[in-house]
Amino acid sequence: MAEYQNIFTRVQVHAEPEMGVPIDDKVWPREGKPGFNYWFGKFGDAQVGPIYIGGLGLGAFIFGGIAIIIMGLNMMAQVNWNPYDFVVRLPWLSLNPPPPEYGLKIIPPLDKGGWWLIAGFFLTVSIILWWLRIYVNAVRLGMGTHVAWAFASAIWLYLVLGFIRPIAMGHWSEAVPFGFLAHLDWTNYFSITYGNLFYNPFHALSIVFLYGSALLFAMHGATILAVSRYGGEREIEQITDRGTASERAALFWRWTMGFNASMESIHRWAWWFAVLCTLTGGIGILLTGTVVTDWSAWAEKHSYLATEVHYIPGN
Ligand code: 07D
Repeated sequence: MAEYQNIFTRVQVHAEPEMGVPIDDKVWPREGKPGFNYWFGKFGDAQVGPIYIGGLGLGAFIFGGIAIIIMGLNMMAQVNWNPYDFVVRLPWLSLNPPPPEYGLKIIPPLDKGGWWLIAGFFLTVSIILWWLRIYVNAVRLGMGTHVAWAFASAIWLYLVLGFIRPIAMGHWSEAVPFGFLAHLDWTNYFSITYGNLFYNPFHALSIVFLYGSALLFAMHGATILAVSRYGGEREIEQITDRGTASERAALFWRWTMGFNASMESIHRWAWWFAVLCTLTGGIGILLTGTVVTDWSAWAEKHSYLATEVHYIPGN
């Protein structure tokens, strides 16, 4: 039975390429001749292409490309245009928002955050175009728009961090820099400045949903793989029948913990947990500095600050 305990996809279909349901291709056709790739088949569908680029996709790539080029050129300038230094020091390079004295000025000097604003503008347009692409593609395929709304939740957090909260605070300098370690330093500094983000209940909620999503995904993914010998991945046909992979999967959890999500509800659980991670996160960040300036003091006021240290690691 060891062949069922696998991580890689075991089944690869080789047939005539599947062109997909007919859609109105008059505006923009699907691109590329479809082919098959063994290694793609190991991770997902072996068929590669055709791809639908469309105006929104092309726009997203162009705007996103410009944003990344602006970030890259600024970082190149910071290492005197030395390509070796650029590669070696890339993790520490950063394109920063305007310093506090520029408030919410729309056109600060380019080297004083102006490039950050321009790059942020292009990146945001790119993300919004990508959201529209997801939405429109779902509608064209006759699907629900769940993926778009889940992505919107992530965009909400992104906009709170880089746009909405800085405006509420009156300074672009409140926003996140573009840079690998710089944005990590930013989160640490943000937490310290506002009295330890662990005491922000929305940060806590966001972590619950972050870890919760990972747990649910692991449980569901593992369950479906565990019943793949009964055709478990054909979830929908199996929902109503008896004796199916789905029923065994449900029974497994009912026997193990007394309760089971249904084949439908598990996907709603997963969707909501993922969406709530960034939704609650955005609320927590928006409240920080605007409504609450010190989360430790807030926790003390609401009687849940840890006033005693109960455990010191290593002692
Ligand atoms: C950010 C959604 C936006 C992204 C989008 C995609 C691009 C790609 C490409 C340039 C991720 C846009 C695409 C930009 C461009 C190129 C190449 C999703 C985003 C639309 N924390 N913390 C969270 C934990 C601490 C801090 C969330 C854990 C410290 C701050 C999450 C711990 C400090 C912020 C989380 C921990 C601190 C957060 C993020 C443990 C100091 C946030 C959720 C165990 C380090 C953010 C409310 C997410 C937030 C956030 C987890 C500790 C600071 C739950 C597990 C105490 C400032 N933290 N954190 O999905 O929402 O993000 O907070 O210690 O802003 Mg935290």
